[in-house]
Amino acid sequence: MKKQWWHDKVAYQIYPKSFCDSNGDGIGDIPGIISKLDYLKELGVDIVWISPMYKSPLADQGYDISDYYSIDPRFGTMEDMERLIMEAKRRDMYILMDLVVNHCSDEHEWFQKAVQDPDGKYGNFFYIRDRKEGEPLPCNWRSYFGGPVWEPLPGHPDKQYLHVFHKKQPDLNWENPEVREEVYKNIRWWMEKGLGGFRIDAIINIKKKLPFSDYPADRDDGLSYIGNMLEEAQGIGDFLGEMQEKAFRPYQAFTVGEVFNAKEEEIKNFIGDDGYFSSMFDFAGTCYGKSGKGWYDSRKYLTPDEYKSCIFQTQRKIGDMGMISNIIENHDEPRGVCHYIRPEDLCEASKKLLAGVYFLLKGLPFIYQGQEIGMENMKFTSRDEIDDISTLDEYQVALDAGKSEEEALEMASAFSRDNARTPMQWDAGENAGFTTGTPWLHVNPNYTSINVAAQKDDEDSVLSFYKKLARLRKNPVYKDTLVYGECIPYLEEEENLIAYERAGEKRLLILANLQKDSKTVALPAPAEEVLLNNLKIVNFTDETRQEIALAPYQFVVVEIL
Ligand code: TEU
Ligand code: CA
Repeated sequence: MKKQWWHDKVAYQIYPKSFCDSNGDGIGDIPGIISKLDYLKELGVDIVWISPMYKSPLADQGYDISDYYSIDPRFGTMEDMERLIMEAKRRDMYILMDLVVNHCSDEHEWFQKAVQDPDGKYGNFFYIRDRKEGEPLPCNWRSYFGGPVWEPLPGHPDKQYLHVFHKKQPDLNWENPEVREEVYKNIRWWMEKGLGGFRIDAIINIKKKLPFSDYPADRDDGLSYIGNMLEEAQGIGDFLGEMQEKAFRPYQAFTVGEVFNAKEEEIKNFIGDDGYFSSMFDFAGTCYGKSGKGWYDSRKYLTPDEYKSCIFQTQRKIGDMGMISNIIENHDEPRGVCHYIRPEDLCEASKKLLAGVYFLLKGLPFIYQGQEIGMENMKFTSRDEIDDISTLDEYQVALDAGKSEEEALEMASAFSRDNARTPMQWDAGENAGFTTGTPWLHVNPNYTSINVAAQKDDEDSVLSFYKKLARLRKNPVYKDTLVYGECIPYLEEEENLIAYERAGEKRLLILANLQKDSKTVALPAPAEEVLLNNLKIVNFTDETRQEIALAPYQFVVVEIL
């Protein structure tokens, strides 16, 4: 693998609406982010991906953009954005913005012009089809947010437009070269402002299998999961290769794709040395146990052995072909400590264990805001507490499937995107120090015990453990091994043990005992040095230091000979 500037970095995702509010309107903003750059630098962060802050009606919290060349006044001004980029650069940090180009907002001027003249230039910027009253829709795909992907074009009852997400997010027609050129122009415009690159939103959806056709209905609604079509769509590489060549490569942009369905044979094309993207996220754990019926029928959390199988499956699939980006959560997912740790195993030690297990895998570690202090899921007590459009859809799907309101709420608490969107918990003061106003979304009541202020000076806190992980990754003695060393699963069959070797210039063994009982583990070679431990002591069972009695929820990194 060709070495790249970003390979040895640590990345962080900010969901700006919930990160830090500087002006008391209850909404996080750019000046708030700038005020926390030193906090991120001290955490060990180099690359910061910020979810969308472009002008938007916020129908999907900013993933519905109405002007790609602007900053929404709720988040600040373009000058604020330029100052953020400059302040980050001063700290040797890089800013990534979110590239959301599978769709735009229905309030974007392109769509407004398409509504005015569906047969004109901008009509072809979207997928608009004739459909006479009573005729079937062009296809029976289900939107990611529920219901058909077709909506009547405003003012044209005999025309429909495609939206694979919300109806306020009309899909852009990537078959139209004018659309693609507009996207590439915008990317170059932002790169000229000094961005480090982009996270690429929902990009697997830009290539549709045309002409539109039905797939077997997989629910009583008569619709079909859109993934069925995506499996058959061919040629996305033509678009992605063109974007890489015309927009990203000229700026050596760092790009990380939100790619859920890359086939093994496609990995090299996606993230190889000359791939469409620099990296893409590992969603194996995210997708594990998801049911086609909906969240209500999906696995609320994984066992240690299920999580282990996910991370090793990806590590084996990627190998040395490229650099994957490792996560345990993001703004679309439940909090990782509530999804990858069984409820009965959730504690400070297991939170640090999970942090170590994913962070030291081969790949670029992304920390999602609040993950570094072990933030947890919300407990919804009523439907009215739910903000997220995806959760509201899944709540109804659960009720339609015959679940009680209580069961539907429990499902929402386990999967809702709101879990990751409650305000960042800075301290135990009002609104967790996020805002002096009324937060746009309720603060998790556990902020009084889980917050930055309570952890930043505590050597044994989750926050301090993340700092130690980042320091170990950057330690000149071990950096090359942790960045480029092979990841070799160890004692994979051992129940509740997640263990792997990172083999490069050095040999590092990562051992994680994710259970309430102790577990004695033989090492493949004598332990030279204990590099990291989430507990106070490491109990070698003999003086040869070739066997460890791991305590419950113990995580250790040892250098072996
Ligand atoms: O998500 C893309 C995606 O695949 C969604 O189906 C996601 O898995 C779903 O929202 C989970 O409930 C991206 C963004 O990350 C998401 O926040 C946006 O809502 C979506 O695209 C549309 O832009
Ligand atoms: Ca604000």
